[in-house]
Amino acid sequence: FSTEKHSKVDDYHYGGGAGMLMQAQPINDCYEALKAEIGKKPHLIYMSPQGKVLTQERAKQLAQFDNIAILCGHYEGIDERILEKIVDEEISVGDYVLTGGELPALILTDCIARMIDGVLPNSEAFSEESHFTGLLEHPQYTKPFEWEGRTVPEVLISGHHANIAKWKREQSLKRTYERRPDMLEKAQLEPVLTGEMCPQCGQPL
Ligand code: 4H3
Repeated sequence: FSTEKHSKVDDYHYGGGAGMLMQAQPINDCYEALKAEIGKKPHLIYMSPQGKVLTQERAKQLAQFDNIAILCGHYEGIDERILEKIVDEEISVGDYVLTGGELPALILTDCIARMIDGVLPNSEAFSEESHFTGLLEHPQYTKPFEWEGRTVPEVLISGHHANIAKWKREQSLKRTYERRPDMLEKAQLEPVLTGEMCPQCGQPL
C-alpha cells in the first residue's frame, strides 16, 4: 500500500530516537481497502503494550462483533496520527514488549475464536476452563487409572455426580487461593446454576 517509489513503509522519528517508525499513509490506504472489501467499518484493535491487558471477559465481548481488524506495529512503533484516526481499541497481551504485534494478534484471535459458536464441540468445553468463571480450573485426569504409582482421585470414578461437582469446586477454589489469590477478589463465588438438572443424579447443575 505504499505510494513511495521504493514501497518504503517506515522512516526516522521526528525529534530523534532509535529505529524506524511505520508511516501513516500505507496503513491508512490498507484500512480504506479493507473497509471497501467488507463493505463496512470493522472494529479496529491495535496490539500494544500500552493497551488494556486482555481478559477472558473482554474476549467474550469481542466474540460478538461481526468484523474485527487487528493492526500490528513492527519496528519501533507507528506514527501517532494514524492511530488517533482509525484505532477503536488498544489491547495488550501482557506487561512485556515484543518485536511486533503479530504474536499478540494470534493470541487474541485464538482467544476470541474458541468462544464463537461451533468452534468448540460444546459450550462446556470452554465455560469450565480457568478464568471463564473467574476461578482456576480443577485438576483433570484420563486413563490409565494408575500411572507410575499415581492414581486418580477416587471420587472421580465413584459415579456420584453431586460429590464430583463438589470436589471439582473445592479443587478449583483451593487452586485459585494458592496460585492466584488476587482472582478471588473478583470471582463469582455463588455457585452458578444453569437451571438444568443432572439426568443421572437429579441434582441441579
Ligand atoms: C504488543 C505489541 C507487546 C505487545 C508489541 C503486547 C512493537 C508494538 C512496537 C510492537 C510497537 C513496540 N509488544 N504486550 N510490540 O501485547 O509497534 O511497542
